[in-house]
Amino acid sequence: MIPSKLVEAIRDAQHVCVVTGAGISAESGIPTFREAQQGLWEKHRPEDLATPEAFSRDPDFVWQWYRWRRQLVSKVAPNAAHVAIASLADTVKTLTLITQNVDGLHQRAGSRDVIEFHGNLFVNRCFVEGVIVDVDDDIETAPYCPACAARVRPGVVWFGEGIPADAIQRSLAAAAGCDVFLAVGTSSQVYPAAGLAELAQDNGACAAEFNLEPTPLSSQFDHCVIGKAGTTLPELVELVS
Ligand code: BJW
Repeated sequence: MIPSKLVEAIRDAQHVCVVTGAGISAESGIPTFREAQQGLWEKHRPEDLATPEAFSRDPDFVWQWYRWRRQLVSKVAPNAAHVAIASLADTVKTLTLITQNVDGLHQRAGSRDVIEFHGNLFVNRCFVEGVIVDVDDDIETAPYCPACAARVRPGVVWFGEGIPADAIQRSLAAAAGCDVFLAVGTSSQVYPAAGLAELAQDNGACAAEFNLEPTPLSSQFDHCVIGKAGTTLPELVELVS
C-alpha cells in the first residue's frame, strides 16, 4: 500500500533523490549482501571479502569472488523496479539516482547519470596506484598492472575506503537539496550511504523506505513501504503519473 501523502509529495517535488541497494537487484537474481551467499562463497561473509586487507592477504581468492559476480550479472537483466525508477525520472522535474550497487543494472534499464557510490564491478584498478587499467578480467587469478606490475583489483569501494570524491559530493548535494528522498532495497547498515536519508530529512525532505522488511533505520523514515521493490515501485510510479 503506497501512502497517498508520499504520492502527493512526489507530485509536488522539484527534486527527488533515490538511493538503491542490493535488494533492488534481488528480483533479477543477484543475491543481496546480507542474505546467504551461494555455493563456493556460502561460508564467507561478504564483509570479510570486501576489504583491501582481504585482497592483500589473498588477491586471487577475492578476485575469484568478483569474477563469479561479474559472470552472474552478465547473465541477468534489469527488473521492474529498475525500470520504474528510470520512468520516474521522466515523470518528476529532477531525479538524482544514487546506487550502492556495482552491477550496472540501473543503466541497462535506461537510467542516465547514475551516481555509483561504491564503484563498478566491470572497472578494474591497479591495487597500488588506483588508476583504471584495461586488462582481460575473465581470468582466474588477479591480473598484473601493465604499468607497475602490482596486482589489479575490482574498481569497487571496500570497507575502510573513501567514497569517490565526485560521487560523495554529488550525493551530499542531492540529499541536502531534495524534497523527497527514497531508500530502496538497502539494509541501511553501511555508512556513509545510510546517512543520506537523515541529511535529506534535516533539510526538510520527506523520506520513504521501500524494503521487504523493516531495517534499523525504519523508525526514522516518514513512510515505510513493505514489499518487493519490483511490485511496489511500479505501483508508486503509476500513482504519481
Ligand atoms: C529487498 C528485496 C526486494 C531484498 N525488494 N527490498 C558510521 C558509523 C558506523 C560505521 C561507519 C560509519 N561511517 C563509516 C563507517 C565504516 C563502514 C561501515 O559503514 N561499516 C558498517 C558495516 C558498520 N563504511 C565504510 O568503510 C565506507 N567507507 C568510509 O566510510 O570511508 C571513510 C574514509 C574517508 C576517507 C578516506 C578513507 C576512508 C565504505 C563502505 C563500502 C561498502 N562496500 C560494499 C562492497 C562494495 C563492492 C561490492 O559490491 O563487493 O558495498 S559492502 C556492501 O554493503 C556493498 C553494498 O553496496 C553495501 C550496502 O549493502 P545493501 O545494498 O544495503 O545490501 P544488504 O544486503 O545489506 O541489504 C539488502 C536489503 O534489500 C535488505 O534490507 C533486504 O530486506 C532488502 N531486499 N530483496 C525490496 N525484492
